Amino acid sequence: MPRQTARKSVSAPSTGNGGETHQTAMPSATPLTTNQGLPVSDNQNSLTATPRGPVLLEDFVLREKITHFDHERIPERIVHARGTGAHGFFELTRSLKKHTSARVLTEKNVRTPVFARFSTVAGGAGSVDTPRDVRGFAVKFYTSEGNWDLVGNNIPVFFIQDAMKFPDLVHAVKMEPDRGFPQAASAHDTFWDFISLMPESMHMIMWAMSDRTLPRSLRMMEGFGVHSYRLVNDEGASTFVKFHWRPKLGLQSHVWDEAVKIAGADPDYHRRDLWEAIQGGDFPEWELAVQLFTEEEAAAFPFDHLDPTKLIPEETVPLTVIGRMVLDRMPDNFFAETEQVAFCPANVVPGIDFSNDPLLQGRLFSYLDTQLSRLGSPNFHQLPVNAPKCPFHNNQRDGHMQMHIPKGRVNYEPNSLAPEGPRETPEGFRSHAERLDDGVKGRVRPESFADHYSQAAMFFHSLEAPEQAHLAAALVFELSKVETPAIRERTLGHLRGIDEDLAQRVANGLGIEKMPAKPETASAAKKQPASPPLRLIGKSPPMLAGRCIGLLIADGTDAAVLKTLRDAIEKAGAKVKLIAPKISGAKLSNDRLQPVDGQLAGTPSVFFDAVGVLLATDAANELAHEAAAIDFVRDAFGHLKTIAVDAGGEHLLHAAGIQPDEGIIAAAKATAFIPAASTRHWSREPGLRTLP
Ligand code: HDE
Repeated sequence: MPRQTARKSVSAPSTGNGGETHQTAMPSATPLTTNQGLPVSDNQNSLTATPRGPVLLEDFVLREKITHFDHERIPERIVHARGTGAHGFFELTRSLKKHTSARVLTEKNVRTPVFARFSTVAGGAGSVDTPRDVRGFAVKFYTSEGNWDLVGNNIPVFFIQDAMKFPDLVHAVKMEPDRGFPQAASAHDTFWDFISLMPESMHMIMWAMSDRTLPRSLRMMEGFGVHSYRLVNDEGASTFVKFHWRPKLGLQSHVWDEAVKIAGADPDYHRRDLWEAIQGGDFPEWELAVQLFTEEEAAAFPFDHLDPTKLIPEETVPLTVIGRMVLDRMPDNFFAETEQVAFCPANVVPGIDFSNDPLLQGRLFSYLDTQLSRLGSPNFHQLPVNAPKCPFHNNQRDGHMQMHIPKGRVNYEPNSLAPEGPRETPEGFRSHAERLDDGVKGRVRPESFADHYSQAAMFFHSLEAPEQAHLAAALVFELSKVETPAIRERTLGHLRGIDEDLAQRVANGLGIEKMPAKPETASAAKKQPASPPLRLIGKSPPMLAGRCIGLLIADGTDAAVLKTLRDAIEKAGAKVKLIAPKISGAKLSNDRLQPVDGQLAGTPSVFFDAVGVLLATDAANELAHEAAAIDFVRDAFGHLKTIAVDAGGEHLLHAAGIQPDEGIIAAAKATAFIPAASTRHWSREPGLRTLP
């Protein structure tokens, strides 16, 4: 007979198996209950017929727990599945009263609560944070007149002109359907096959291949509403508007090799960066700016503003800053808030209206529809993160997961039985009374949408030389992953339509000798003047605020040098993280044990904007034989970062084969390190890697 172990009975309050003493969990005054409120006496053991016998179907506690667990996931977003969000507020600093009746844009110094979610587009919910990809930039304003969602991206234009092509675009960029890879990457045949057959995507391709798709931090990227919207004032007059978010910390991007290495070292890099900043009280902030223009002004633009592959250069319509958004609180629960938040471009307030951009028009349908499938109920608007913070009432009733308990017998309108019930109001939303052109119904792409190359060229010509080189290198990288030569060649033909030199550089990088023909339509492209605000270099103020500097130390590091450097960096507004060979810390020259933030092998220099290497001679000799230390300095150098060194640090650089240049600074000269650390050393790059 098997030995009967003294298994705990379900009524026993403590944990334990087999009668052995277990470490019990921390005691708490809050009883654990089932979802029906029943206090649970044993959260460790299933109910069994005998101590070694079968589990009983009767165990409703187990069944409830497992059933709920089985249903924990909901369908991830079709696109933008990977993201992170935060709460905050929007504050208007300049009233747009002349242009709109929307209170959120007319009442100054009112704090409107917001929830913002940033995302990548192509990867699944569990993919990495730093692929080359467009970033979503979606903001829900909980205004006193209802929720307004500004659902934008970090790039001001889009791949396609008509919503009809969106499922094709997304199918092409996502994992190929037969093999299930590549995840979160556009560098594969189906994407470039589609793109090479869609010349309208060329402007967006220039942005997608630029460093804009490698943001250093979500806190350091711009956001754009992309489409033209309308503002409508009290008199019903309308002005077109484009929305722009501009980060207070300036714009900054990673270099490609750095982004690739971060993907391995910390797949949650952006999520963690936002978390650490907000939890540390370093609240990210953006200015909201608008471009306002009339129908008549738009008629004079050399492009159609309803075409979402076009932007309005700031030189044509300047930006007016109207407010600021501060994100100051992380969600309490990722799923309940960030995952369940449901954005929709159709969520507007009286005084904000749509344009006829055909991409926007398609989006007005798509988002509500996708939420019904993703959140599974027409009542998803009742979830706390989605519910308006102003009162809302209508006669919609019932449905899956109804959270409200409406009172009374009236659920229809008109009615005479509920005189206090909800009724339409003259202050409510009214569509702008737009006069439509005479025309014929049909599936027609307007002639004014036909130029696909002028603004692509304008963007490329607006970039600084290192940015142009990165863009060309990105094209070579992506097209080198494409297996079908005809796709590479077709893409090259389009590049000729944008810029012959760019096409030649990419052809050289791909080893293509015979240039394919240039598309005929490209000859109609009109040369546009460069627009400096489109570049990244120079859009980051020379400052360290919001940045993070990593200092590699070890036993024997000079305590005084460390203190001077650290104080100077912190004074400049950056965070310092200390890294040592052991997580227990390093015993400094003054014999004090210095706690550290990271262990060398798990804290590579890709996590930092600049680094310092402060080592005593013995430690430097030892680390010269340590791959993680060599990689630490080689990567920092290769990613064009400033490196502060003392004599030991210099020794390590020498062991890594690094020649000193203007970005290598003596650690004792903390004052020289600060300005140097606020920029990358672009001049170093041509000596390090082949740029097309
Ligand atoms: Fe989206 N998009 N999109 N999109 N989009 C979604 O809605 C769609 C487009 C954007 O953090 C989906 O809730 C269509 C442009 C962001 O939750 C879906 C078209 C821009 C987010 C959808 C576009 C965006 C989405 C998937 C072409 C920049 C994430 C999950 C007509 C202006 C919001 C969801 C978040 C999400 C449809 C094009 C931005 C399927 C049909 C252009 C930031 O409804």
